[in-house]
Amino acid sequence: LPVPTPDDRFSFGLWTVGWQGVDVFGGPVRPPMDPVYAVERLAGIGAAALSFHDDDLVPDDSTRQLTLDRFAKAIADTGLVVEMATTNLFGHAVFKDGGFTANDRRVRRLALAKVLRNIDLAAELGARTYVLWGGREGSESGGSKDVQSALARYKEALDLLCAYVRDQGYDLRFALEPKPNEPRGDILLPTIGHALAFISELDEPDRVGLNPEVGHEEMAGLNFAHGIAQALWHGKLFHVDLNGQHGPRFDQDLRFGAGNLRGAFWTVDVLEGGPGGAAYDGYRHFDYKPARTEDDEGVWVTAEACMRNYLMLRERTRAFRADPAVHEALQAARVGDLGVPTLADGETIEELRAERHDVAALAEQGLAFEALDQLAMEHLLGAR
Ligand code: 3MF
Ligand code: MG
Ligand code: MG
Ligand code: MG
Repeated sequence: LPVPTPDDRFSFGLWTVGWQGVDVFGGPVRPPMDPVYAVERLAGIGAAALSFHDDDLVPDDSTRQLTLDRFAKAIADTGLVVEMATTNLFGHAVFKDGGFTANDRRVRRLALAKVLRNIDLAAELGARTYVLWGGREGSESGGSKDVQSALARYKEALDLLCAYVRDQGYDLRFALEPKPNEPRGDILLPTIGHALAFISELDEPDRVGLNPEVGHEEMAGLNFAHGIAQALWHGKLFHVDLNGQHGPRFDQDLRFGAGNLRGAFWTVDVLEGGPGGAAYDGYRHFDYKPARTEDDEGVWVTAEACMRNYLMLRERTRAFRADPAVHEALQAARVGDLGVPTLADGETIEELRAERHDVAALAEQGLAFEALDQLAMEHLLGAR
């Protein structure tokens, strides 16, 4: 079995291994996890980095400095990197109608101040990505949210945060995390596509990209590999949340590789640059929840499994891409031809329109896509 090392650049949210198992129907099943313990265990299983919400690390002002000192020492001792930080704008009751887009202006101002404070900490700890997941930005009912005003306030918040990062000279980019629903009935910026369109309306769009999550797109029935491929094409895949999901249902946050395994295969293929084109060069970041059935040891089994599943899939996708039979199948399926511009250099629209095609023959031909897909299946199942 492959053994993860820091060179693989795996990263975990503190809130993932630290999840106490509180869900809509039940309370905690595990005790709170000390961030220093999390750092030590993550380093011990071969992770390279971690991420955190302000409230995961420093929920309490009276112990803030002590916690930060202990955390900084653990980071220095283990060599783990803080690669991403984010804000909890969803847990506290004050954010029940969102942060940046709450109808109450005082709540919006409180939310911005909370984010700004944690951006300072993120920069201090060396994070290069700042994620914004607007989990409570949304509504349950039609009349309670003016969506166009909400988007204007969302933009105002992003523009202000970008200006702040620029003025401070922080080496920090923002990554929006789309999600269709849960905890709100409907969340704003529900998919990769909505978020990409929103970014183009910002004052400094270059500072803002995406942090797509496998499960969030799949909850909407969407194809995650296609979604991140489009984000890469726009130059916007700044970060990623890897996990597992069984189709459209509640946000399962399974360990990576569980749930839609075929989807995971193509996700790894895209992240590793298999199809060609722009590749992802960020951390392989896991945002999952160790099942409620597990004790502390079970938590670490799931964390190792996320990384091992990624590495096994990386092996399988590389074998797929290196296989001469696959090269032939790709050719038969004309996959590479799609890289050729439809109009040749210097060709005119008139020439294109004058061309005569044997439409019947074109319509009749088989495209040999299934043979290619079966090869992928056989590589995924380890039969080749
Ligand atoms: C919820 C999520 C969030 C975000 C996190 C980082 C708690 O479904 O995915 O995890 O990823 O807030 O911004
Ligand atoms: Mg999720
Ligand atoms: Mg999630
Ligand atoms: Mg997430």
